[in-house]
Amino acid sequence: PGIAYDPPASGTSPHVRAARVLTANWTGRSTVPSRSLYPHQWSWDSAFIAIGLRHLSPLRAQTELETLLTAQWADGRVPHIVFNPAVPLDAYFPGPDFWRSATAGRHAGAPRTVQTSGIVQPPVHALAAWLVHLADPGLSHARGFLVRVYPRLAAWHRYLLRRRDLGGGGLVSVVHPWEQGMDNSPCWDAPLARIVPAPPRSFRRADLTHGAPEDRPTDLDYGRYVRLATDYRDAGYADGHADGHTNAYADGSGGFAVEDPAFNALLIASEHALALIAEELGTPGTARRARAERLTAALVERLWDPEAGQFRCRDLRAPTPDRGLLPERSVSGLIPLLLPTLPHPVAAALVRTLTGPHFSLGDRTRLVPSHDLRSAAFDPHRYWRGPAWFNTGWLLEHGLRTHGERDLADALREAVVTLADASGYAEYVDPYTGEACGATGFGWTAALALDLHH
Ligand code: 9WN
Repeated sequence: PGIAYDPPASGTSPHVRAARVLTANWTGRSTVPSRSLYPHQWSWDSAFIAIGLRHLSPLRAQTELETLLTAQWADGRVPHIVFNPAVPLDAYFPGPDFWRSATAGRHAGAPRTVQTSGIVQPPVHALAAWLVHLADPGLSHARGFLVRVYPRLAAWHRYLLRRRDLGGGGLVSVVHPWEQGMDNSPCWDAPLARIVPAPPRSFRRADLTHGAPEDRPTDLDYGRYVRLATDYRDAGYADGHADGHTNAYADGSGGFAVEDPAFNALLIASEHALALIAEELGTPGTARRARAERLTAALVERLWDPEAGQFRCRDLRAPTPDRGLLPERSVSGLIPLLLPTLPHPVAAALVRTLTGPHFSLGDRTRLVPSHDLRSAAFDPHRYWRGPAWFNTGWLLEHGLRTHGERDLADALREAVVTLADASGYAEYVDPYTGEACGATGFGWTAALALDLHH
C-alpha cells in the first residue's frame, strides 16, 4: 500500500537497488533500519529514511514521520524506538519488556497504544518533514501534512530545550550514548568509565546473533548502557527534577550527561526548518529563527575548540570544576558545518580539519571516518570508533556545499553514492577500503544515497 514506484525485477542501476532496500524494509507504516539487526522503527533512522523515501513515494515518506510522531509522549519526547508488536520479544535487546514504557513512563506521558523506549535520538525530524513537504507540496497540502506534524515537532523541540538543558547554558544534553546515536564513540569512554556496569548475566544481547562481535560494542559497553537505561527507567524517565531515588543528580539525569555538537547542530537545523514550516502555514518564523541563532551562539561558545579546529563534547559529569571538553575528536564535532550561519572562521577551520590528518577526506579516506584516524582509540571496523557512516557523509556533503566547497562536496556525494551501492547498502564501511561492516540492506544508507543521486 502506498508504494508509488515498484522497482523492476531486473533493475541494474544503483537507484533501483537503493529503492529495493527501502521497499524490502517497509513494514506498511514505517521502515526498519535493518530486517536482521534492527527490526523496529528507530527515530533518527526514520527521519533520514524519509528524506530518501520522498523521491520514491512522498506518501510513504509522510507516513514514515507520522507513524513515528504518533508514538510521541505527552511530555513531548519522541522515543528512540517504536516497537512493532508483531516482532518476537527476543529479536532485539533491549526490547519493550525492558523499557516498559506504558508503566514506567506513565508519569512522563508515554502512549498507551504503542510500546516504545524511553530515551530519545537526534532531532532530525523537522528538517526531514520540511524536505518531505518540498518533494510534493500538493500532496502535503491535500493531506494536511504540515498542519498535523507542526505542533508535534514544536512540542518535541520544547521538550529538549526545557527539560534537557542540563548544563544551564542553553544547549541540550543527552543522558545515554544511545541518545546521541553514535553508541560506542571513544568520546564516551571517559564519562562511561564512571558507570558501574550491570552484571553480564542480567541481560542477553541479541545483536551478536546477527552482527560480528568485532564490529559491535563490547560486553562492557553494554553493561554500562543497560545500567544507565535501567536507572532512567526506574526513575520514571523523569527529567529536570530531583527525586532522591535512583538518580543522583538534581537535574534528573543519571551519571551520564553530555552536550554533543551533532545533536545540538541537528536541533538548530531543525529549528530553522520549523521556521520555514511555520511560515508555510502562514505564521511568523521569526522567533524560531532567533532561537536557532541563540543556539548557534551557545554551540560555539560552549563546544568550539579553536585549537582543535572542531567542536568537542562537554562532559557535564566530569570531576573537574569547569566540566571539561572531552579530548577525543569525533565526526560529531564536524557536523555543525551543516549550519549556514556558522561564523565564517569556524566553518573554514572545520573544512581544514575534515581534509587534514585527523579525517583525511579526499586523501586517505573517501568517506568521513566516524573518529579521529590518529586517536589511539581509532578502529576501522568497530561501529562508531572509526568506520564511515552514510548519514554523517550526507550531513557533511550538505555542510560543504552550504559553505561553498563545491569540489569537496561533489567528491563526497560521488563517494556516498558509489560506496553505498558497492557495499550492498551497508550500515557502515571501513573508511580506507570501503569494505562493508555491520548489516547490509541498511535503511538510511539506501535512502541517503538515493537522495544524493537526485
Ligand atoms: C541502539 C538503528 C540504530 C541507530 C544508531 C546505531 C544503532 C542501536 C543499537 O542502531 O544503535 O539504538 O542497537 O546498536 O548506533 O545510530 O539509530 O539503526
